Amino acid sequence: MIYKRSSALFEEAQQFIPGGVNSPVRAFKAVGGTPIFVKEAKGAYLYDEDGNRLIDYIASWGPLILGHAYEPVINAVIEKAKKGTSFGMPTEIETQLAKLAVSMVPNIDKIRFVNSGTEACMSAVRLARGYTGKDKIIKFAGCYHGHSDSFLIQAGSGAVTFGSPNSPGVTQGTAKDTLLAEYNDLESVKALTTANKEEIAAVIIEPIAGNMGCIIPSDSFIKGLRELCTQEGILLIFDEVMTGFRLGKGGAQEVLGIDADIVTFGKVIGGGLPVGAFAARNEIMAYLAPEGPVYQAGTLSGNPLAMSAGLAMLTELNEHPEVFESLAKKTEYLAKGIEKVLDKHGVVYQMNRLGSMMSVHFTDEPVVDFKSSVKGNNDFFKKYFHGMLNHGVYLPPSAFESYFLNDALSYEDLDATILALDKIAPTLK
Ligand code: KE4
Repeated sequence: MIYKRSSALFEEAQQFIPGGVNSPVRAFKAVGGTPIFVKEAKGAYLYDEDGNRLIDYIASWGPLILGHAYEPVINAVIEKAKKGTSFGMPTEIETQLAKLAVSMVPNIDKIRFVNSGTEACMSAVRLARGYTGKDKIIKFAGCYHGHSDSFLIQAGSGAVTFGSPNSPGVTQGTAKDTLLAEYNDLESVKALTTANKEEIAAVIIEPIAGNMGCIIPSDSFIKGLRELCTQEGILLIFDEVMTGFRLGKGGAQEVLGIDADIVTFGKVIGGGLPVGAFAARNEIMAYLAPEGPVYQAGTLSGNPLAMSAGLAMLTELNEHPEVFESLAKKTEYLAKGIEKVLDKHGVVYQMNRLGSMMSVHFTDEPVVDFKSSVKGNNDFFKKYFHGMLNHGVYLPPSAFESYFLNDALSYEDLDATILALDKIAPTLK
């Protein structure tokens, strides 16, 4: 693959944008090489600035679950744009999307739209603190809830990729209110609730983690966490920015059978435009301004253009829930094909997956938390990433990410992906 134009564009971008990107995970720092500049995309394929066609397993880090430039979404945005893009005044389409989201997701009565997953998680924590009158929160090492100060403590995704899970710029004053537990380790949570009795407002968790690679909670852990939060009067926040409207209509709450107190959304809910959201039952949402005292606001929150993309996307998923099963089957087919090839070549790996989320880890130890996730062989991962890229397959450029399949992927695309791996697997030694 030739990346002449991407290289030239990257050179120029770095003169005007820090690191040449507007989000660090796009910079290929974890895998080396030059980030790929995309010209356009359609269905399961990216077309880069050098004319290469790439099979896409990122889907813009999750949102494009039905594939790129999905007609009903594109048409909705075009029609809406002709009538104006944002008014700073209430519009009917915000209520239409709110009603639809509330009808699809269990345990929520009201939802507030914002502009990103970070904003959704940041606002959910403020709401939990306002509702409970307590200051501290518990997060899990390796989980990523966006780049708000309270979350950049042992954070996953790009934060761990660049070795700054605890970012400079986050004050001690902020960090002291974020307590750190270990994923899949209920005792580590109990130790914190015992040591900080009556001081903890909320536990925030990725119910299926995607920012340490994909990690599934054990049944006992996630059930125990729910029971502990109930018993201690702590709100359980499910960060469903990745899992919401991806694992099923009802997301991780439905798949795991666990009721959260507050749920956050992003990615799919915006259909590829900037939308985040947080939702809860009435008694909690009543604390949010202008109804209640907890302040939260946004110039472009609920703007009609983004709402039109989100409404078109969620309408498709609500009317065609068979998409979720189709995606799970494609993910299983791909994962089993990858396992078969890696076994054939004697490569040591772990495969984690649930629904249309999956990740491959080059380690002989099961990947169940942050510690076991960072033990993966990153040199192998770099060879894997670039080898696949050279065969026209675009995977997440970091071992600390989940793959996001989209339903435009055909079984021919999956076979081509498996074949590409068969060609490069001998290098993974
Ligand atoms: P955004 O602010 O990036 O919309 O959402 C933050 C966020 C919150 N919660 C979870 C579980 C998330 O995965 C994310 C963002 N995910 C990353 C990918 N791991 C976004 C990619 C990026 O940072 O550019």
